[in-house]
Amino acid sequence: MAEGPEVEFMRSEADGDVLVVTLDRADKRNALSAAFIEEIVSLFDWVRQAEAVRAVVVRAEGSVFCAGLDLIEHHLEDRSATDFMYICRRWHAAFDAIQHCGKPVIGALNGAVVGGGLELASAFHIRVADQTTYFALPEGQRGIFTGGGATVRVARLVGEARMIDMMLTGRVYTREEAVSVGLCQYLVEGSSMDKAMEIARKAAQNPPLSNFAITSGIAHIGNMPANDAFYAEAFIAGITNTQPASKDRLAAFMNKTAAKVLND
Ligand code: 1HE
Repeated sequence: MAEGPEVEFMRSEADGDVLVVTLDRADKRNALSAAFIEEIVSLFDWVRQAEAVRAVVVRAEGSVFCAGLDLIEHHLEDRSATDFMYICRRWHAAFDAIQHCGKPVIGALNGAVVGGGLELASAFHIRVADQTTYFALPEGQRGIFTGGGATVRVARLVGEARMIDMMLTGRVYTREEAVSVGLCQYLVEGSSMDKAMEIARKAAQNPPLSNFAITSGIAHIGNMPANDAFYAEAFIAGITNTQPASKDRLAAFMNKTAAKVLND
């Protein structure tokens, strides 16, 4: 697999066709500084173009997945409103680069996934939690507001009323409750990394065009009025469902060599 861009706050290693990206600022609980956000933009722009990468797992070094906005940098920089608006637009670019890199991105979560850390995690396509994982939006208590896309992505995951509750009260979600409200799709007893790798390896076997359509198309279609959504769905299916890779798989089904969909 070709080398990715030089970055300081993340490491990436290929495991077959799965790229494992590790958030690597554990001493600051993986808090997201402005420089960290720029690195996410360039790493995921590279992931989009790296043909050998068929899926991505994002994990974190240390006891905390991500403590969100680097509050100390933010405090010391004494930013103007327009400065911080620009920072937010870069966060949007970074998390868009993740969500729309065309490859399935699976989060192997642990510890705190809070504030901007949850905004980051909500850009992944699948989130796996372990027994230490918890989710919160402490923005209200910090006297600030979400700026990295939570009003769209977290609100879509949990609904507007739950998000408002999380922001007003600092409510923490863990374990089964987190799964049931949609903050994560899997909760494991052991390592979230093992489960995330299992999911990534499985998704990596789908044709790249199908994965591109699934990981990007559904989110875009969700923004459209129904009539336009149906048209866009037909357009995506027109291209995806006639690709050579789908012809081979359909032929295998007809020839009875493809796996059946069984509940086992
Ligand atoms: C940080 C940050 C940070 C830790 N910015 N430096 N996010 C929050 O409100 C969460 C703030 N952090 C915490 O509540 C706790 O740090 C944790 C629960 C995540 C972890 O606790 P712990 O005991 O493991 O670590 P710690 O001792 O609190 O912190 C270790 C170091 O990380 C320490 O630095 P040190 O130099 O004193 O060792 C902390 O200062 C540093 N650290 N979290 C900067 N967030 C686009 S808008 C998004 C808005 C938001 O994200 S709001 C949510 C912000």
